[in-house]
Formats: sequence, structure tokens, C-alpha cells
Amino acid sequence: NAKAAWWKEAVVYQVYPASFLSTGSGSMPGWGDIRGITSKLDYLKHLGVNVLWPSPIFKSPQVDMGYDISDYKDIDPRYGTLDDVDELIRELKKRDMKLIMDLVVNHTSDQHAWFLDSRSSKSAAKRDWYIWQPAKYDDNGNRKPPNNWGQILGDANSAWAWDKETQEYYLALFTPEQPDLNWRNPEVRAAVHDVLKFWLDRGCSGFRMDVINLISKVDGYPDAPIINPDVAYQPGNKHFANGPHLHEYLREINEKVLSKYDSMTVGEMPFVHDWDEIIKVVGADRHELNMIFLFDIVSIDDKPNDFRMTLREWPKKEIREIQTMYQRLMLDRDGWNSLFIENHDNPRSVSRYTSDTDEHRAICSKLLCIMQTTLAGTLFVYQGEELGMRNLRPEIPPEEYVDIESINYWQKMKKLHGNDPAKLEEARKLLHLKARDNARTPVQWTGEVNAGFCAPDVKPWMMVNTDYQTVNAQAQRTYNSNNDLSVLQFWKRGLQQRREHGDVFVYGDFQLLDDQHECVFAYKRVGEDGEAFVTVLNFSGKEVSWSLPESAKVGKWVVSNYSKAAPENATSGVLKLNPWEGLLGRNI
Ligand code: TEU
Repeated sequence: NAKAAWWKEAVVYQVYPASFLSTGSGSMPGWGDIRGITSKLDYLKHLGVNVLWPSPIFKSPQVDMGYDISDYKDIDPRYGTLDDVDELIRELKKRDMKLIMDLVVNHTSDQHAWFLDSRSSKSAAKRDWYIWQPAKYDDNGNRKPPNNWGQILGDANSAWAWDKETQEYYLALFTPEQPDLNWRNPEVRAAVHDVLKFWLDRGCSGFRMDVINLISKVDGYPDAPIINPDVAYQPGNKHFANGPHLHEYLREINEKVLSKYDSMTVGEMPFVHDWDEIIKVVGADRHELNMIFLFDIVSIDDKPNDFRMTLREWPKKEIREIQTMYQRLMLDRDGWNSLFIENHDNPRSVSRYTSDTDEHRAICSKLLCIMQTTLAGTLFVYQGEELGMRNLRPEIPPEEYVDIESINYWQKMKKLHGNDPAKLEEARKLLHLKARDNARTPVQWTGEVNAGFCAPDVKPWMMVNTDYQTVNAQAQRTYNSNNDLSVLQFWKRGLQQRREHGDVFVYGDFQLLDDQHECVFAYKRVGEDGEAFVTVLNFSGKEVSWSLPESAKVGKWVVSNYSKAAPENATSGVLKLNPWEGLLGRNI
């Protein structure tokens, strides 16, 4: 296969280090650490993972859980030391696994030495490393920020923060503690290249690049269109997502650094839906990035063009429509894409796209597993997804949420709707459904106190989900109580199948079998040598009848989320699908 590459076949596992496993080797009790990750490499290897991506472990004040970095070349003591990372890399290599680092270079922490210098005076050497603008004034002489862009992680506020000392605003799209770097300055770009080299030379094999499409802002900082008239500040996306110099900066990174190493890159790319623009970044001949994270699926329940803490009803068939677009992007336009439905910024997939009731949680986690392991793209699994971990239970009071976005949202809602219990209740429900906290609870390893995440007498940095006694890795080591595969075993088998039939599942053609049905997503994958599989997924809690088309006759069903044995469904004609049933069969 001429188009084969290790990073296309890779199964990447995202670790959220604070919540993965705490061995007590870091400086903070109840906080996950690097040695905790190293100690679980055999677990990951057996699962079928070959690339590890930890969310940022660099030195950080942790205002946004490490997405605010104060030193790119050192490790936060809460996680351990550089020596621990070297050991992690050695242990990964022993197992033929790779490490990619989370590179956050749209912004730094306000405690980074670069920013401390930049804010020290208007004539500081690094003043121009960040984005400084003078204030504006209204008719009454009141000071105003340069424009109406809203802060992404606290949409009541301005994206511009006022610096009293030097009497100017600096741009900080996420929180005031995360000032945006000025990529127009070649010194900034050289400093970033140097960071990449540092980690590649240390043995890491690439990068996940945080909001990499926001690094080039339009000149003049025009106001954003008014989406929500109730608030002063608006989403400014269109003025900084895929801005004027993005491609130039990405090619420069490639030419000066990445092209000299055998590495992989995955860029986070929110707010972009224009396929011509997307292919410019991931087209095989473009030399920009290997792949990106697109946001259509993980923002399926956001109001269009609005902030993430909004909610809309969405028809089930949209999953099919988006996945089909993504598949076509790769096959028809020679691009490549990532395949993910969970990460640390989103609620759990089983809760969000399917049903997480005790009755359906395992079935639905397996349904999603069948989808993820049989589509084209580089597959990303988020910690706990392989266990069918679900959202926090709805009765948890908002005051217990710890993420900065959740805290900002809840404070804003209390201010806006403090006297309106109905509206406040609506906001509480939204928080429960959308909070990033849902994905950040400690991994549930066992049914013991603290779910085996940290010692029983230590308080974990954030609450453990209350369902840990039933949902945990130990309970899923073998068959579950019905003598059926556990979610974990099901994932293991799914990943093994994907590996064994990579020509079909990673590289093969994708043929959608029905573009009309309200909730069935069915497709055929065909390898170069003609080997083919049929996937049928019922994305609804109802029984559904669905006819297999002539082109998709099945010789044998090989996987069902309802039974361990070969499923008894019909292999041609009308299929009866159970609620949330997923099937995989060999095509004849
Ligand atoms: O996220 C960027 C991003 O656009 C979203 O996923 C974001 O969290 C969401 O829109 C908030 O409403 C990345 C990181 O993954 C996230 O954890 C960081 O907070 C953010 O960048 C800033 O570095």
C-alpha cells in the first residue's frame, strides 16, 4: 500500500495525567503522576494501543490544567521530573510504543518568563512577543477593550485583559492567565521551533498541537458579529480561526523541524468547516500537518457559531452525515483525518451520543466501539472510553465542579438568572450535560475506595464518579456477569480486528449503505484486495427494521454488542435490530 504510514495505523491513547493514576511520586497527593502512566504501559499494550498522548505535563500554574505552560522544557513537579519522562520514553520503546507531547503554543501561561518580560514595560525586549493594544474609550470616556471578542473559557468576559502597569490590553483568548503569543514575530516562531526540537531530540515522536489554527489573527482586530445580544462579548472565531498566515507558519514548522524527524502531528482545529480550507492543512502534498481534530461531532450539541456551553437538540442521523463527510475527505481528496469522539474537553461519549443508563451503558459503549474501530482515520481513544466510563451523575451540585470553564459558566448563570429558579435549573442541567469535568474524573481501576486511582487515605484532586464500584477496569478484566465480553474486552477485540484487517478498516474504501434512515448508520468497508466488511449501527433506543442492500450481503456476522456468540440476525433481506444494536459482518 503506497499510502501506508505508521501514524495512519496508530491507535493513540490520550491520558489526562492528573486523573490517570497517582502513585504518590509527584509533589501533590491525590494527583496523577508520570510514574503512574509508566506503570500502566502493559495494560495499554494489551489493549492494543501504540502511541501515548498525555495532556500537558509541563511546568504550569494549572489555571487551565496545564494548558497554561510556564516552562516548555521542564515538567510540573505535581507530575514528577524530566527523569520520569525519560524513563517513560525508555519503557515505551521497549514495548514498541511511541510518545507524542501536547504542544500548547497559541498561548503561554502569564507566569512564563517570556510574558513576565513582555509585561514588564512597553520597551521590554519581549514586549512584541505577545499581542498588546491600546484601550478604546466610549463617549463618556470609559475605558473599553480594543474589540468585542469574548473569552473562550468564560464567555461573560472580554478576551482582552487590562495591564495596569503598562496601561495596555493584551489578548488572552482563553483566560487572562493564558496570553496569546504574537506569531507575527519571527523570534516567537523560532522559540517555538526550538521547543519542538527539544522534545523530538529527547525521544518523543510528534505532537498534538493545541488550538493550532488560532495562531494567526486578522490584522486590525475587527469586532465580531453579535450572536447573543444579552452579553457584551461575542465569539470572535472568524477573526482568528485559520487566519491569514496559518499555512505559512505551519509550513515553516514542517520545513525547519518536522521534516527532519520521523514524527506525527495532529492539530486541534476548532471552528472550521470549510473543506477547501481543511484540505490545505492535511492534504498529502501540503507538508503542513498529518491530521487534525475536527469539531463537528464533539460540538454536535452546541448552538451553531456560539460558545460551547450552549445546548441544542440534534437528530441522530447527523452522526452518520458528519462521519461520511470525514471519510470522503480522506478518500476523495487525499487528506487524512483523526477519529475521536472523546477527549478531556467533552462529556463522555456513551452519555452524549447514546444512553448511559445501567441497562444500556455497556451495550452503547460497545456500539460506539464498533463504529470507532471500523472507520478510516487515525484512531484516538480517551482514557476510560475503553471502560465505558460515563458522565458525572446528575445530582452532583454545580459547586463541586472544578473546571475553570464550568466555574465561570455557573457564576455567570447565577448572576444572570439568580432570581429565576426555572432558568437556573436549565443552566444546571446544561452544565451537567456539557461540563468538561465529566471527562476528567479519575480513571476507575478498581472497586476500592478512590477507585484505585490513589491511596484510600488520600483525597483525589477531583471527585471520583459515584459509579466506580460497578464501572471499573478490574471488574472488566474478563467476562461480565452474563458471561459476555466486558466493554474493555470488547475494545481489545475491536482493536485487534482493526490491526489484522488494516487494509480494510484503516485504508479501505467507505461506502455508505443508507443516506435516508433516521437512526441507522450502515456502511461497507472494502480493502484493495476485495476483502470487505459491513457495519450496521442502530443509533436509537428503539427496535428497528432495516434492509440490507444487495451490495452488502453478509456471509457471517462476526461481532454484535448483544452477544458473544455469532449473532443470529438475518444475513440478507430485512434485519431486526435491537435498541442500540451494532453489528459487524463479513461481506460476500
Ligand atoms: O481546547 C480548545 C478548544 O477550542 C475547546 O475544546 C475548548 O476547550 C472549548 O471550546 C471550551 O469551550 C484546547 C484544550 O484542549 C483545552 O483543554 C484548553 O482549555 C484550551 O485549548 C486552551 O488551551
